[in-house]
Amino acid sequence: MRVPLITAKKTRTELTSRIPGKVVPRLSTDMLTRLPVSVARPGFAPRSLTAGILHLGCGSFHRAHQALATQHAMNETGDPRWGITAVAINRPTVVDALRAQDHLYTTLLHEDGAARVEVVGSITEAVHAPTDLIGVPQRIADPRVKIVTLTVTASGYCVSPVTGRLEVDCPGVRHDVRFPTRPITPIGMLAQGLELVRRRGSTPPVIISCDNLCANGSTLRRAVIDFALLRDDHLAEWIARHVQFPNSVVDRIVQPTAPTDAAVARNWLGGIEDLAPVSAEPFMTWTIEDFDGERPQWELGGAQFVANVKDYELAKLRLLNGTHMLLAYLGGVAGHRTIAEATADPALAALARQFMLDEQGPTLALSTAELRRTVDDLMRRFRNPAIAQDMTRIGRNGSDKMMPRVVDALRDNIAAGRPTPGATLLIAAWIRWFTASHAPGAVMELIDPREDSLAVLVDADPHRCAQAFLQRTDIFGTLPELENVQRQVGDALAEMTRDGVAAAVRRRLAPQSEGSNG
Ligand code: CS2
Repeated sequence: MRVPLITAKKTRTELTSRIPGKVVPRLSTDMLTRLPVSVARPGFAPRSLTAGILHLGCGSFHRAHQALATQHAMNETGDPRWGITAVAINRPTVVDALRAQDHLYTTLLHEDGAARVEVVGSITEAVHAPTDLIGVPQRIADPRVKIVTLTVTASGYCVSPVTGRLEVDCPGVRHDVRFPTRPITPIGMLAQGLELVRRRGSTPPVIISCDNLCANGSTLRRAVIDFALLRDDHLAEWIARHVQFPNSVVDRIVQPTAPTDAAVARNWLGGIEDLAPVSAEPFMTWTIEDFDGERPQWELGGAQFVANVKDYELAKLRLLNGTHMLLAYLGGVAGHRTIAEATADPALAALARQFMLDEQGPTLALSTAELRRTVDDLMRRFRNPAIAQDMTRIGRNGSDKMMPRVVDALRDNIAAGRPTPGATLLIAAWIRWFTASHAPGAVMELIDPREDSLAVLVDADPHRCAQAFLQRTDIFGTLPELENVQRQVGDALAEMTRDGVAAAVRRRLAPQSEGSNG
């Protein structure tokens, strides 16, 4: 079904006023017929669905991406077996909101002052893992569940970014090894769910990671098997032999939940209240490796199935996610609050473009024309002012993200003798974040699983500081020409402190990049 574009030129701030004393109806299945005609809705009766999918990580991304694609697939086929049980791993807020509105919610895809507005009905149940009486492993083992999907962020996998192996000392993993029937990590939940399937002797679900990791399916498989090995060799062997973990690459820029979301949604929904709406960009891709077994026809909802996702994955991680980090760390140190704001800064925009074309791009299997087209699209997507991606969110957990998004390409470039001014400046800005985030008026908060052990490496001498950070092989692996990289990062740190971010950026722009921020 084609979703109409609502072109009412309302600005988002105009939409935030509440009407005191007025009773506002809440979104529910009964309200579906009362939505404005411009709002798309499920092409099926949500109550008629059975839950063939279990999703771990019921955040905004899942709801704007896989759940919407699943709705579109079901709209086309009418197959009602692909309802989703959406599991929130930590916080109950979204679960409470969804339960109070028959698990319906709105997606608002914003671009150029217009929006495609659609109420989504593919989630059949929302579960808060810590308080769930049935238990997530039991739900995973439900024979109706054919597919388990995950969006739990890189940190949710408890794997070392360098070795890709399970970090057995991670507190969550230690807990789950001790109490395997009451797991708190996604890895422990999957292992116990699969153990129940194995004992029953039935076919396990296919497990699809939708997180921005290198080889996300293979990484997840390795982590679950590593975990199983801590418990029982037979379980590990059974998982290795019977469970499919296809790799997948997801793409859609989604806005984190904001306090104004409900008011924005109410305006588009003609006065109906939705306390779990999601705002995102219209652009979306989902590339999944072929697997055996029943599944929704996701290709009818915007996905594509391929034999190998490797090239898509490297392009996505290095161009979009790597450049997001560049804009977040440098933009954040320069005082910009959002990616859109940083992209509106001509020097930063020129650096972002140069970084993609001259550093990340040459490490990818893309033709010059494809690379240019992708970079043009990305610059337009980063500039979208309706999607406020704040620096804290994009920059958080940098030590987990550094390797696949930045360091792998840096290493390729060093080997090929190509200069790496963007990558070294990005790393310097990340290091700056460990001191800048404590400064008065800082626009970002430091969130990192290795924060404590990294904060102590901060040194007033920029070169000593760069040396200490880059020696962290758990983040950077073993870099070739390490001393040279340390010197460049140290120089960048010194310049940023002495002359400011703008000067440090400008000095690294090739002459033709100046002024080409588009
Ligand atoms: C972002 C991603 O938070 C981040 O690290 O780079 O969430 C990004 O917005 C998505 O991968 C876009 O597909």
